[in-house]
Amino acid sequence: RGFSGSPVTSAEDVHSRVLHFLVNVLFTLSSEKNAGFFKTGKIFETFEAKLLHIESRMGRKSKNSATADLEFFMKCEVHSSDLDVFINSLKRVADNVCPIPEEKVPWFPRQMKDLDRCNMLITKFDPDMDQDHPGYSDREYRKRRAFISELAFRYKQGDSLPIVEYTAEEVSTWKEVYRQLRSIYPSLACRQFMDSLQQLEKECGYGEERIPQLREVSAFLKERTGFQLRPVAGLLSARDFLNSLAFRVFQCTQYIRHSSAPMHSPEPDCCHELLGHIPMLADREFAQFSQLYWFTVEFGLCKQNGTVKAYGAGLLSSYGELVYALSNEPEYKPFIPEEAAVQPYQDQTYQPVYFVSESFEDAKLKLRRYSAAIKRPFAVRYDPFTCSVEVLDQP
Ligand code: NLE
Ligand code: FE
Repeated sequence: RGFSGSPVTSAEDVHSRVLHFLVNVLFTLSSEKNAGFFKTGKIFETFEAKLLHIESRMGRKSKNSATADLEFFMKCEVHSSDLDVFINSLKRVADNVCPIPEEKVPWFPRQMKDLDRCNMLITKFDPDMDQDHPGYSDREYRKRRAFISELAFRYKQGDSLPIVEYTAEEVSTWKEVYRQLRSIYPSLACRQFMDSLQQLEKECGYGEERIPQLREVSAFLKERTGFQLRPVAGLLSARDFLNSLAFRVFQCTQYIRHSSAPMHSPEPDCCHELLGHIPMLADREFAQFSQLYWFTVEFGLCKQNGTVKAYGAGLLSSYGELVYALSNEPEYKPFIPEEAAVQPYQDQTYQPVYFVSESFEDAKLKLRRYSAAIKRPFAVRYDPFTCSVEVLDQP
């Protein structure tokens, strides 16, 4: 079968002038040929195919799992000149090998209700999957997490936000996080954060005694900056997270971190959302530029009256990292979107590098210039009346 994939160019390609193709490939391994999986792996190795994604499921015709054929879906990057040979080699060890060309423009939401489909989770930090997660061996914690996740999975755009009745233990974790962070905010957090936090304390029930509900916080934000919240079950893929930001919808987790590790969590939780993100999203100017988010929205620093202050949510919700980020240990770089966009990030523990903006205004200008230069096959416009994205000139 003839095949065409879509070419990808990365920074590396530019240097080595090698063209790679993104390939999605489906194939089946029958239960008798169990060694097939390892043979497939060998082929990937030989062709230096970079595996980007892998899924497997029981073959559709199989009746019981012991003798089932397995169907695989893999996404990989292959050197363009090797593509046909690569596919033919796979055909020798697997059945029904079916390459699927990568869609040129992946699906994206056009309307707010399409966000119901933007729920691809990164399960890397899930307490059910990750042995290093502080909740991994705590069955009660995992059960509670599953219950709260279920509320998010069932949520549809437009529903009222679920209320979680937090337990005494959860409230006591919140209390500790709140109290510790509250004591260092005045000296380490930026002015905009402090202003919003004080408002939230006055008008939205923020304080150490109770965990604020997303429903009340969402109403507060909607009035101030037009942002609204929706519940999410865990760490979202960058694509889905950004998809929802385009509609000024911010996806928030509702579970809380494990009580054994209150000072830093590798994954988002309600402390991270409520303390890290919400106060910043309540600031009108900041709300304008919530897009290039890892080294700004999550881990950004800015200069204020000659000192460096934190505005990134990943810092503002972690006592440990907030103190570390503003010590002289990490490296600081000036905020340049082109560099921040390709800076690899540390997702298990503290960042080794932070980007410091001259001011929000300066960061916003740089970011606008950067995003205006991103190549797109067509232009889009957001219609605020219908909350939908219009594609202006389809290819
Ligand atoms: N490290 C943050 C915290 O402890 O709240 C969470 C970061 C999520 C990106
Ligand atoms: Fe976050």
